[in-house]
Amino acid sequence: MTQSTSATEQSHYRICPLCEACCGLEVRTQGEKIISIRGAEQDVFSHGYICPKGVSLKDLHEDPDRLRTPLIKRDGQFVEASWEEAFAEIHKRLPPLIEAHGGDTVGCIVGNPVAHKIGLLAYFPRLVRAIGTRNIFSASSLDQIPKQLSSGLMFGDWNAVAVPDIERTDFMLILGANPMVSNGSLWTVPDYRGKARAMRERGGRIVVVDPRRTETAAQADMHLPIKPGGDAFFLLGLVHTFFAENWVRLGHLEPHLAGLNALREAVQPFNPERMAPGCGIDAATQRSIARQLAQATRAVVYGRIGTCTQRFGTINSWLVDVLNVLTGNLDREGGAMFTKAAAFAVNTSGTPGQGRGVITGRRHSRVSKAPEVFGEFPITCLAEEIETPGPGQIKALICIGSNPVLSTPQGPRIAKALSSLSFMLSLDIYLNETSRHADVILPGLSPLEDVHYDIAFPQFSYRNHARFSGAVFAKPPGQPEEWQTLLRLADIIQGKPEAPLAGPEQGPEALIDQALRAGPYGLTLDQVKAAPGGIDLGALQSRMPEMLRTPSGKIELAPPMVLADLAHVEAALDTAPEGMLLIGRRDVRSGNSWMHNLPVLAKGPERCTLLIHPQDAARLGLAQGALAQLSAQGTTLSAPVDISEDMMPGVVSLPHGWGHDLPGSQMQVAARRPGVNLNALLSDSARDPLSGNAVLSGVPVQVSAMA
Ligand SMILES: Nc1nc2c(c(=O)[nH]1)N[C@H]1C(S)=C(S)[C@@H](COP(=O)(O)OP(=O)(O)OC[C@H]3O[C@@H](n4cnc5c(=O)[nH]c(N)nc54)[C@H](O)[C@@H]3O)O[C@H]1N2
Ligand SMILES: Nc1nc2c(c(=O)[nH]1)N[C@H]1C(S)=C(S)[C@@H](COP(=O)(O)OP(=O)(O)OC[C@H]3O[C@@H](n4cnc5c(=O)[nH]c(N)nc54)[C@H](O)[C@@H]3O)O[C@H]1N2
Ligand code: SF4
Ligand SMILES: [Mo]
Repeated sequence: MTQSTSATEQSHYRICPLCEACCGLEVRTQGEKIISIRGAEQDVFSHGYICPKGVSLKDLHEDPDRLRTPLIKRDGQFVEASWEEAFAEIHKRLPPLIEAHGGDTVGCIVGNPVAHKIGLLAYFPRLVRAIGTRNIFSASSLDQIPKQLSSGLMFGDWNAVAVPDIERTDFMLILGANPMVSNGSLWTVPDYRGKARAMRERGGRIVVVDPRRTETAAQADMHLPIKPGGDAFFLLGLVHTFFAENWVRLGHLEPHLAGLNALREAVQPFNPERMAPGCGIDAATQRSIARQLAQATRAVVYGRIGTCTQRFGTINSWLVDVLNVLTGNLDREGGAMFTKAAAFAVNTSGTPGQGRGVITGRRHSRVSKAPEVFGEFPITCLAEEIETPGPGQIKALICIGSNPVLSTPQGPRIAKALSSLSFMLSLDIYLNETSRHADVILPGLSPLEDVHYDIAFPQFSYRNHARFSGAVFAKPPGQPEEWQTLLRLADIIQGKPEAPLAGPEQGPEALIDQALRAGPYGLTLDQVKAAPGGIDLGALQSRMPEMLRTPSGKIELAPPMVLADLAHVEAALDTAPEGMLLIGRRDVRSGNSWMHNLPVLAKGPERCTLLIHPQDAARLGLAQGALAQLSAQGTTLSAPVDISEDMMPGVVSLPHGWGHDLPGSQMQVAARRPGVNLNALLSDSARDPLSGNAVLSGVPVQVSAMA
């Protein structure tokens, strides 16, 4: 797909790996130089859409701080090393620890970029098997695992997440998501803005439930401010109303449901009047939203990270789909539909309509006894597993594309724990707040040197598609691809330190080709490669009951573990948190913790600011631009105040991923405006006990003017 347009200029097609929208990009190069990056008009899925981060791939490729050779720590200082030296160091230090203490002594943590890289996502399990560890952690438990659990319990597959069919819907209720900025999550939908505008132009309505009047709320028909952490109350008020008013319309779902009566019983206590104080949305408004959902020809409810990073994350995620079922809009055009991915989906393999379903708690974490969910323990258990002596203690860590020092509650505690490890290996492209603790860092390629095929996101896409992109530039000589690094590490651990790097027959392209052939469209990789801009596989279609993988072959509306947790929702009605509540936010020119070193994104106004409502600012004596002090969990930070009518009174917002002033990291641009680490203020013991997801939202915090 590389075409010459002049003697030296070339145009390359490349899928952006930086967020879930998975836009197709056109990268123009001249020799080794990048001339421009634009949205690829010919992309069958994103049609030329791009955001500022897509453009920043040039800065990322050229970033002098991006690691290009392995680093080994010698006498406390990192020194550049060859790949063979780095592998030899790992061979010297890691296998003896496993021999002495067993596989569980190695913790593995995988971060957000892993979900975007087939070379990491598909090969990391082989390393885990080689080690034989059960101590797996990931960014999932800071993010979407409640939705994966509720989807797994209801539909039988962790990745069977229903997504809004935005191009055909009439009414969309959005909770705790800001796709205008985030570009969508558990919903792969490039150009949300354009699609939302088109929807409203055809007469559709959008209602956004969020403590802040976000960019998404501002563009919608209605914004409903909600008390942080209050979604379970609001959603229960709606579900209650559907039964009380006899508005339930099951339509084509009727023969495929289990647990409807149990559900009706279970929501009985949660009438809108009782729910109003907990969510801050009055009973009449709850009923009005329920009525709009019931009356819309085609409607969809979509909840995202704001609904997951709460004590009741799993309940919220479940209630969103309960509403989609009760309105008859699940698995229906214009409702919440299931993608049919061309490859790698559980719900297109095995027996159609039935499966093993999902279970949790096959084992429990050693210290807090948190249940395993989707093969992982909560990442908020990481520090205690390193700190607490005894059999099974984590003494070595392999950290793959993750920055828990900034991304995880009590990051400073994690930093301290990391510095106590016997051995730490980072696979990362930067020497940053987390990888500075490693003994060896093995760099990955620049995205422009790597092939790309998404495993995860075509399972959550607004349309069915198959797209592949090749490398734009050749990789540096001698540097392995990340999948080769992972397989080499597995060899080292399995006592084959001299084994050569794996060849292409074991590589991603062979894997993709196999998966496409086995997939529901019977494609080949050559066919996908040959199609400019990918292959469009059409609008989403009804998949009931073929996509179900529950043991019953039904949609489970009343999973017992979820119903059991409802008692805690009732108990929480009387325990309103005190003081100001802290929430996060995202910025278009930022991506979690690691994109603040890219000049094109780092320019412009200060981004790590505290948003606060004018009334609260006045009461606390906080002036625009002045420093506010924030205290929680025994930590105090300060951030510049940004007074905003968009905030709900009593709620303040600080973005995550900042705090780039830690010694020993090497991100020169980011260090100039470091910001502060929101996660230093959050507790690492506050979790949704069902999914293990961290509570990141609605956390009480003391706010005052700087003395
Ligand atoms: N308070 C609060 N905390 C949050 C959130 C929040 O909303 N509020 N959001 C959470 C969410 S949704 C997520 S997903 C997590 C993210 O949490 P993490 O995944 O831990 O953090 P990232 O900031 O995405 O860091 C990614 C790391 O991967 C490295 N990296 C980038 N590209 C590559 C590559 O190609 N190969 C390799 N090997 N490494 C690479 C980067 O240098 C960086 O070190 O943060 C969570 N933390
Ligand atoms: N530009 C940019 N894009 C990104 C990222 C980024 O860092 N920057 N990160 C990527 C990642 S890893 C992810 S997971 C996705 C996330 O994608 P989204 O889920 O769209 O994430 P946010 O923009 O954080 O939106 C969450 C919203 O929830 C609101 N909220 C907070 N607490 C509550 C609550 O209790 N109830 C309700 N109803 N709402 C609440 C917040 O105010 C916020 O507007 O974004 C991805 N895209
Ligand atoms: S929206 Fe996401 S995928 Fe699209 S260009 Fe921006 S960062 Fe890349
Ligand atoms: Mo995320």
